[in-house]
Order: sequence, then structure tokens, then C-alpha cells
Amino acid sequence: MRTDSSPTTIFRKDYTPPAYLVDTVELGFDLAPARTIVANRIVLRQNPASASHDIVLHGEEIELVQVRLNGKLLDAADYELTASSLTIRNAPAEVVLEIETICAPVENTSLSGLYVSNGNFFTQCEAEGFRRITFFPDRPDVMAKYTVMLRADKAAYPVLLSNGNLVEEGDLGDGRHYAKWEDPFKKPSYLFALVAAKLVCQEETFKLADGRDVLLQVWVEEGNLDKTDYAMQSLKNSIRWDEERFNLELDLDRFMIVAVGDFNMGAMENKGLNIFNTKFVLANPRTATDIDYAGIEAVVGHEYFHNWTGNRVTCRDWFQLSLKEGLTVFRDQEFSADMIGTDSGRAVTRIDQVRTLRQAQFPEDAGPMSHPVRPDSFVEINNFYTVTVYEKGAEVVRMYQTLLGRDGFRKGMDLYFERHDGQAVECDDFRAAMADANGRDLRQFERWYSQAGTPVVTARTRYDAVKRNFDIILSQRGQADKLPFHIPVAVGLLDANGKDLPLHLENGTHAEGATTVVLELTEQEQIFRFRQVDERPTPSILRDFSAPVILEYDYTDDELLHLFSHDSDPVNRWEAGQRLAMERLLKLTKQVATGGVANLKLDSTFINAMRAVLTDEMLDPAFRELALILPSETIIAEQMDVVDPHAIHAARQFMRRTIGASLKAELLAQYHANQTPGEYSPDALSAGKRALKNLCLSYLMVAPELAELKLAQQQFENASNMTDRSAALVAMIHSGAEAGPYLKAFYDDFDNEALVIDKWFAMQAAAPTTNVAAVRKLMQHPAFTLKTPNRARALIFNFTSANPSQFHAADGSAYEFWAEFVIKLDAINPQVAARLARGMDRWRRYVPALQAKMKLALEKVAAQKLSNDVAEVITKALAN
Ligand code: B3K
Ligand code: ZN
Repeated sequence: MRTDSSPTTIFRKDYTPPAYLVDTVELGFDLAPARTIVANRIVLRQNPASASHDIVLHGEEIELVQVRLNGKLLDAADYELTASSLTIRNAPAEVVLEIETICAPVENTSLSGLYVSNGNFFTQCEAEGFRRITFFPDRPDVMAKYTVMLRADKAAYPVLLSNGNLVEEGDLGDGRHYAKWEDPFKKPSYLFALVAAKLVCQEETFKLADGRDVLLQVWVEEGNLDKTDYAMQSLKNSIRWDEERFNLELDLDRFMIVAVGDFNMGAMENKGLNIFNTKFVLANPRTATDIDYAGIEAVVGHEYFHNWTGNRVTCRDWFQLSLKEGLTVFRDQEFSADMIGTDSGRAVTRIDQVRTLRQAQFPEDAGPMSHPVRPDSFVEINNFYTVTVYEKGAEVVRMYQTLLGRDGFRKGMDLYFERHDGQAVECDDFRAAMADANGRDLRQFERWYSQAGTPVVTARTRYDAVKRNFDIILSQRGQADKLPFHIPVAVGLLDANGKDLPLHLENGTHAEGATTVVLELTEQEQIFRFRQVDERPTPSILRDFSAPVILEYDYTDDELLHLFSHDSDPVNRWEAGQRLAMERLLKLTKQVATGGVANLKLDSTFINAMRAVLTDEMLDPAFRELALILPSETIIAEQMDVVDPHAIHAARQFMRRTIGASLKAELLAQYHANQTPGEYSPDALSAGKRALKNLCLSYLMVAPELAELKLAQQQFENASNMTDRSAALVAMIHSGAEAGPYLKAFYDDFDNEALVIDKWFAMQAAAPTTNVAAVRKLMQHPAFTLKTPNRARALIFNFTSANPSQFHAADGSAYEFWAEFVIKLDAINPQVAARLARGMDRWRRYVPALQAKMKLALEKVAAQKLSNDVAEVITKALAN
């Protein structure tokens, strides 16, 4: 049915309300893999907010059998049918449509709409997958009540699930059975879901704050019930947390999580029936790492929190995506931080967020796909589920809390729900609620939604010893012709002993004795004066990373060392270490590029600072680990005008090797001091110890001697959990030592654990010792398939994004590999292919020889017939 049409750009300014609203939807499914029949009865009425009488229904890749309007069978002359829509012109004000269609779930490899994974049926409708199931006004501002009847073979699909409450089930007599589900809440079509499958569940009843009992279920394939505890625990914690922090309660009697092995992203917040990538459900100590556990907690929380921020209040149109995503990411971040509970644990989560922003969002904001948190246009909406919409969007929400305080933020949230429950709204409505609830003017704050690019904040300081004034002069610049942002800049001042000075900000309203104040930078340049400052202090600027900006300040090494050893703000303490490292990495990179790797040096000042943090037992192990990790090769590349990935790699490796050799004794001592014997627990303290211990191991293994190799081998053999086992194996692979037998043992131990086999592919793909030929060889492995996104991502994406020194092989062979698999994946799954296509975003910044080869690869892809998804990414990359 698909016709050839050039991709159209959709603009936010072109929004028009729907001509018809839908009150109720009744869906009937006769499920069969090759031929599923969908009967759809919709009750519509003309929207008073629209002048049109044309009913526009979306529909893609489905075969229309028949359509009735108010009981009358229509013939082809009564409607217009295209490859993507069905339009009925001049319809009456009140309409009942009955539509029958057929689709083929088993052939659906795009994993959007209704599809089959390992023999079971699942759906994914966000953003525009519902139209691949039936004809419908598939847009988020059309909210309706759904009743769903599922019919399927009972032996093959004993479990039939949909949104809301199960109201009826029974046998159909012919080996088939049925289940009828009713969702009491109005919802947009993107939140519809069904599952028809052979699954088992862990379930329990849970008491809500108001005393109601609800049924919680985690559904998985047989054999995985030993891996559902943590998801269940995370769900219960999420429910409690939302009650306590935001007074938001679960509104259904039943809440289900279902795990599926073939899934395009992390998970999906369908009303009452969350569908999850197995990666974010299944965990036990044997198969999952600490990072996996943390991911499960965050994603379970995220999807659960969507029930209010996304489902009860949804988006008017997809340009408003960050309304629900930015807010819900912020909520899951706060949830994870509160679950750790300590200030230092909270700071560790914050540092992780900063790393993600720098690793992925800042580059996106500076590249060809740069877009505001609320985009103004798109070709394919699936390309806009980005780190900008999600993570920068969360930063924007966090800034409200920074500006208004926790209580003020809560007031804004309360007003938001009071005003908009049951509605489809805009980002501006959220901002208005925050402003109105607090009596604040937040008009300028709108620019965080409308202007793309990472603002640069430059700070200068001056001290007047006579008047005892310390001035911080802040100025900002955005991308060309951008207006000034409203930027909260949290600041503290350290004295010579490293203690926080009590602050006296001129014209400030802060509490007496405060040691951190939030400066509000709203103009292009502003002066902030601190009084009663007895000595020239060391400024700690942008504490807790109070805004998603790049901060420029001419710190001396001494100031950075001072902050690195004393700042009471852990985020800035970490940041000082990153700055110390970055300065040196950039110098070393330059040296390598001009003179090679001989004669490189690393100063003892830096080594000593690293030693001090490593051995400071007063510090959280998790913090020490973060402080000791050098900025990634990607983050280093972002600091350079012309990127030479090989020089970066060599410089960073030199630095790691030097740290490993200079601190060998301390690393070994910490390695032993941070063991976690006894039963595995994913709690933050234990995970932090393992992280630090395994970082020590990785430093010791940069240039290992026999003793270090032994250490890694022993850890591999004796590990009681996946965190330690995989860390040992990764250290061995990265060191270039013979890891073959260990890789084989690992594979054999876990050959029936798909998520562990993903790790097996991923760790090889990301090792600088793995070149493109080795990746191609891994693709011949019987366990490799392009069709399962987790597997494709594990091998291909990890190679192209986490292994820069091999991806940028001088002969361009890995770029050819990239082009080949963007094209191959596009034929299978455009959403996944488009993500891979993003891997070439920054091509213009590379040294000329690489740039030319990257361009050739892009042009090779551009010459193909492509999906809208990939076409948009490639076109933007090649455009000037
Ligand atoms: N809302 C979904 C993402 C849907 C992506 C569609 N391409 C998951 C989430 O953010 O919770
Ligand atoms: Zn989300």
C-alpha cells in the first residue's frame, strides 16, 4: 500500500484542532500471526472548535475490508483512501463508524503497531503505531474511552491483556478463548496496548495510601520468573514515592508490566499495561549488573510516573513531547536519587546526569539534528525522541525547581493537575502553572523551549580587598541570533582552607548564613556582588550543575586543585577534577597529533590529586570512582575544533597507563578494600564499592603484568555476580591479553540468557582491540541477528558509538560498514536504522582525510530509497 512520496515536513505552527472528537472506541481482535482481523466501532462527534466536517482517519500497512457510517455500508466512492489515510467528507455531526481491517503482525519487523516477538503478540503505538492497527484519528489530542475484545487460540496464547480492567473472559469452544478489557479513563490512541502470549507472572496485591488494594503483575516468558523481583520492588517503590512526593495515586485497580525481547526502545507507558524491553525488567545477580539494576529502577519508575505526567495529562501534539518526557525523566531522576537517600548518593546520580548530557546532548545540540526542547518541525516524529527532548527537557524542569524551590515546584505541579487533568496540553501550560502557582514571571523562561543550542556562560571575577567585595560577572551567549535565557547559576565561595563562606549577596533574598545562592542570569551580562568577603575566595560556580550550559571560567590549576579537594558541592568537586584532566588531555592530544606518542608526560600534581581522591576513605566509593574516570573520548572530541580520534585515543590511553603505573600500589589496595563479599545486593553503597574496585582493576589492566592478569582471571572465575564477572572480562579484552577462553566460558555459561549474550557482543564491540573485520566476523555468529534491536544495538551500535578509535579506522572501512548496515536495517526497522544513522552526525568536525570518507558513506546511504526516518537524518547531516 505504500506509495512513493517525498518526505513532508510537519510544522508546529500548522496545528489545527481535530474536526471530530471520539467518545468511545470498541475494538475486536481476531488474532492470528499472518492475518489478524480488527473490527473497530468508533463514536464520533463534530468538534465545536473546528469548522471542518471532514473525518480524517490515519491508516498504514492495513487492508480495508469494509466501513459503515451510521449503519450504512459505504462504497469506494463515499471515501478517499490513500496509503496513509481514509477521509470521509461532509460527514454528519454525530457519527458511528464501523471499520474492519486486516493486518499481518508476523510480517511487521518495524516493531511499530501490532507485531509478533518469539511467537507472542505485542503492540507499540507511540508515536504513530495505532494507525498500523486500525483506521483512527491517530493524534494525541483525540482522547477516548476504550473497550477491547481479544480472541485467540487458547493453547498458543493463554494470556490476553489490554488496558484497564478485565471485565469478562471465557472459551469460544473451538480451541480459542476471549478476554474483554475496559479502560475507565479517556486516553489518546498512542497509549493503547494489547498482549496475547504464553507468559507467566509474578503478582501481588499492594495497599495504596488511601487504603485501596491494587493488583500488581510482572509478566515474563516461562523460565524468567527468577528475574522479576527487582522490577516488582521498583514498581512498589515508585507507587509509594509518587504518593509521598507529589500526592499522586495509582488510579487503576490493576497495573501490569510485560517484558518483550524485541522492542525498539526501553519501555512504553501504555495505560495500566506497560510494555518493557526485557533489558529493563529481568535481573538476578547472576545475569544483571549494578547498572542494569539501576536502569530497571529508573525505567520502571519512569513508565509508572507517566501515568500522571503523560497519560492523565497528555500532549496536544508531538511537538509538545517534552511536556511529558522531560517532566517524567526529571521525576525518575528524583525518584532514583531519593531511593539512595544520602546527599552523596544524590550527587552521584547528578554527576551521571551531567555525564550523559555532555556525552550525548551537547553534541546533539551542536550538530545537524539540533532542535529546541519543543521542536518547531519534523519529518519523522520518531527521530525526536532525543536526548534533547528527554534529558535537556528534564534539565529545564529541574530549573523550575531550582528557581522556585521544592515547595514552589510542588505547588506548580498541583496547579498543573488541577487545571489540566484529562486534557491534552502544551509545554506553555506547564510553565504557566509553575508561574501562576508561585506568582512568578516566567515569560523569559520560555526560551528554554524555543531556542536550540547549549548556552555558554562566561564568568569573570574581581576582588576588592579594601571594600571586601567579591564580584562575579556572568555573561551568556547562545547560538547565532538567540535571545538571552533565564539561567539559574548556583554559586558558593571557598576560603583558603576550603571552607564555604557565609554569603552576603547584594540585593539578595537568600537566608542568613547561606553558603550557596542561586544567581538569576537573565541579561546578556550581569554583575553579582558579594559583600563582607575578607579574603579572595575560590568561586564554585554552577553548583549541582544548576543549568544545562557550558561554563567558561579561567580557573588556575591551584584553584581547581583547591576545589577538587574541598568543594562541599560534590558535583563541582568532581567537575574540578574533570577540568584538570581535560586540560591535560587536550595538551597531550595535540602533542600526539604533531609528534607522536614518544615523550608524553603527565605532571605529578595531577597524579597526586588523583591519588588523594582515590585513597580518601571519607569519600563515597561511588564518588571516588566518578572522580577517577577520565572524560570520554567523545567528550574530549567535543572540545576540539578539528577532531583527530586516534590522537585522542592515544592521549587518553597514555594518561590511563600513567595513572595505572604511578598509583599501582594504591589501586591494588583499594581493589582489595572495596570487595563486597557475601550475598549480592544492588544497593548504592555496594554498587559504588564494586564500581570503584572494578575501575581500579581497569587501570591496573591498561598495561598488565602477570600479577594483574591473574587478578582479573581470578575475579572472573570467582565472581558471585554479573557486575564483577563482566568487569573482569571487559578488563581482559581491553588489555589485549588473550581473552578467548574466558569469552568462550562466558558464552557457554549464558547461552540461553539473551540479555547476557547481548553483553557478550557489546563488550567485544566496544573494545579498542576489536576492529571492523572482527565485528563482521562476530556478525557471522549464529546468535547474531539484525532483527532483534537489542542484539543489533549490542554489536553494531556499540562498535560505531563506543569504539571511536576503530570506527574511525584510517581506511574508512568502518564507515562503509556503517553505511551497509544503515541500509540493511532500514529495510527491517526504520526507527532502529535511523538511530544508527545518527552515528555520523558530527562528521564535519573530523580531520579532512576522515571527513571525506565519512561524506562518501553518507552519500552512499543517501543514494538509496530510504524510510522517512533515515532520510531525515541523512539529509540533515549532509545539508549545509
Ligand atoms: N514514551 C515511550 C517512548 C516511545 C518512543 C516511540 N518511538 C517511552 C518513554 O519515554 O517512556
Ligand atoms: Zn517517557
